[in-house]
Amino acid sequence: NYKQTKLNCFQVDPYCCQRRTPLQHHNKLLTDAFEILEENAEYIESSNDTKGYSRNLAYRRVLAVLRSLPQAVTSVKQIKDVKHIGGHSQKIIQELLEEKCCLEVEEIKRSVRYNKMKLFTGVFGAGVSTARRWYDTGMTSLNDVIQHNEDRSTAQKYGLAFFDDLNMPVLKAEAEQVKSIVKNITESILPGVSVTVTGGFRRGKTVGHDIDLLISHPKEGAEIGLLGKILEKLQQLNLILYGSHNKCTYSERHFTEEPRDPPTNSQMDHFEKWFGIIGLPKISTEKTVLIAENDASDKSIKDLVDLSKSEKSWTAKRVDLIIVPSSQYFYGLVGWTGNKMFNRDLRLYAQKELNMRLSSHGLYDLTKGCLLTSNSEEEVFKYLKLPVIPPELRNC
Ligand code: DGT
Ligand code: MG
Repeated sequence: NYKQTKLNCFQVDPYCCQRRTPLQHHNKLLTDAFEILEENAEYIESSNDTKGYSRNLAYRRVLAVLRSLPQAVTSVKQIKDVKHIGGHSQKIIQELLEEKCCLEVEEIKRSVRYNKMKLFTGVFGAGVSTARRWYDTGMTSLNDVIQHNEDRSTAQKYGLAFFDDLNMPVLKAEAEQVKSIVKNITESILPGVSVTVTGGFRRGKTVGHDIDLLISHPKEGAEIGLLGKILEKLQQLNLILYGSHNKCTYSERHFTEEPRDPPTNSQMDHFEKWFGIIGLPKISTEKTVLIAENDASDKSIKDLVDLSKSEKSWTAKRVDLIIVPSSQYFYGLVGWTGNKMFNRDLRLYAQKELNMRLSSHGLYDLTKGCLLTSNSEEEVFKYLKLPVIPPELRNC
């Protein structure tokens, strides 16, 4: 009996938003391999395929389950009946447990296509379809891409120019440094504003690929026009290397009561935002925080930038600035904390299990025909009839 219980110890809830998924989990040997399979499936799948069965999504579900298990899988029998782990995945797990490696994964790691796709998707502004186009037209290096530059977007040109910097992991201290600079600037424009580091850093990651900052003000409407002013200051301080400002109309900014039914896999929202690259002064975070905390004046920011200029060193960092009206703040916070798989299942679960529509703007109860406003992240989970999963356990 004991043996039987031990073999069946892995029972998981179907949606990853129902599970607790820490950053450090017990099945790294397995997830390292499935991460390669998942990535490769994304490179291969055309966007048309994803309307039907998606191998990439299937692997993402396997990964989310493995990351959430309370202990290491030691026998394939333990996961025989576990949701989302199909026959092919079980075979791979068995091979990994027995051989400590998997032939299919090793072949992918050696394949030219996988390595070139990985290189090309590492260019800021280039998604999978762009990378595939470059690969299919015979390009094999970044130099090729730079030379055949007829159809490069502006973002891609900057992505290529700052490729090395942007492919260095962003450190948590650097995220805090950028937050201090933005908070400082923003506070001088609109006192009482909040600036929050979201994305992977909020989930406890110590490194990331970008810095996601949510900007909001307790007074609804006070945030209108704020982003333009922040960008002006960042520009005056010579911190911006490239950026794209997504303005949106008032009606788009506010979540209307009409259910629009966005696709549940979409991460896109209608907040006013800026996606860009900043030249981050390479100085100690201690100094930045000290200046930022002691003095919120323009001069202190200028000192900071002059200091960096005198040292003549900066690194390019990807930054997202998102303006969130106060009434939508906690939904925006959940959406921008992620991770993407957690969001995906949260939205799917809301739709399928509760007949509710969730986005980064709000939650709409389709049965009652009303919008559910929220004053905390906990309240969002309460409306969704889910246990409160802290950000550190949303690493699905
Ligand atoms: P990272 O930066 O590689 O360490 O990983 P994350 O988790 O920070 O990923 P990132 O920066 O791409 O996105 C942060 C979260 O925000 C992610 O869970 C999904 C969400 N997100 C990303 N882009 C958008 C967007 O355009 N709209 C919305 N609503 N959410 C987005
Ligand atoms: Mg991020």
